[in-house]
Amino acid sequence: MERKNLNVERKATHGHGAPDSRIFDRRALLKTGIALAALPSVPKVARAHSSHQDMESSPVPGPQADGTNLWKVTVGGMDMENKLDLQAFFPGEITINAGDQIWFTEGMAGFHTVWFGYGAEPPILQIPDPELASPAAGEAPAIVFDPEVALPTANLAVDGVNPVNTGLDILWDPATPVVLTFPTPGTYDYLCIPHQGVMRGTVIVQEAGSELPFDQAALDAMATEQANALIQEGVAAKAEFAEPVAEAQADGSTLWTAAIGAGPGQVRVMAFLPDLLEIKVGDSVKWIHESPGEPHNVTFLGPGVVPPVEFEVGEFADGRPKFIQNMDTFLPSGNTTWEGEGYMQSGFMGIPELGLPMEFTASFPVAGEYIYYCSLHGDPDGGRMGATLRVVE
Ligand SMILES: [Cu+2]
Repeated sequence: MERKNLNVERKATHGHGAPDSRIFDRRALLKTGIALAALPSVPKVARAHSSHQDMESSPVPGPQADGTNLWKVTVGGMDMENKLDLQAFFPGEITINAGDQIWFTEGMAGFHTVWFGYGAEPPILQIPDPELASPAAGEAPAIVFDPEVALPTANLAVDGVNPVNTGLDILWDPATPVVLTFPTPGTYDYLCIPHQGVMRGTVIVQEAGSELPFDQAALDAMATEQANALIQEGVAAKAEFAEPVAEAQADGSTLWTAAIGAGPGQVRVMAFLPDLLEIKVGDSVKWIHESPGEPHNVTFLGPGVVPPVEFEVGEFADGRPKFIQNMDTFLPSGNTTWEGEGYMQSGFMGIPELGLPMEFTASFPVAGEYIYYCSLHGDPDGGRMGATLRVVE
């Protein structure tokens, strides 16, 4: 399929961000991958077909007719009010008996997977398109979601031998609950592939018929406590960056420091802090990524510029969906002076292992009120992960 290109003319490079900044380390990409989170457009695409039978088909946790138990673990969560993304399994540890099942249910689709790999190196979400030839030296490859990560395995029995992956929650059909079976006693660690640095859990499977330490109600209470502790942590992380830092420059202007996200652990503040920043004409802003492991970018769109899609959906030769990253949001535009027009893009930031930058600085010589956003987690109108920069005379 054809890649659409951003409908903007690239401005000349202003010092920082030479054309070379488009080069990135392909080996690092292959090795580590990029943990994308909550891409806004996917649910609309993927859920277009799903029916609304989720209520009818929701399993009921507890003892089943055949003597086994069905358990429930919630995958991630969100606190919309505080713009917090909870990257954990609730509860993080669960003890069940051989033959039992666990229903993994999404708190709110947060771009998560449930992956049991029995100690193997976890795969990565984004890889160079395996169907394309290697790019020329110094050129960025086309990046796609690894279908092995995005889509579920046929096997849904966690037996210690055959890996199990549920695929991305945004692709789950609400009419088909994600239920995994555990036929074999053992201790099974699992993780979410996109958030593998922090989002991990454990299932302890006892011999069939063993006494169980907790029932579902007790586990639910523990899960609530766990989520509340994370929310508190997130609110505190947010407060830390409530005020911008101003630094007088030799030329009489001010360099402001603002935060991109906050929280390096299981709770992520999905916001620019502060929400509204007022500066003077000629000042600069340095955005520092404060949530390493969670990719974000800083995106400014001028009037009439069509917001870039985050990715295109195509197809692999075997018919599986191919999610193709839009390089216009992944790579920096090279422009670091914003005059209210065109497109200014920091490119993906926040994954130090990949060599992605942790800060982005731009200057603002023209008065105006500008909305900016993260193309991964925000909306061009400033919704969700968006903020306002006011430049006054
Ligand atoms: Cu973001």
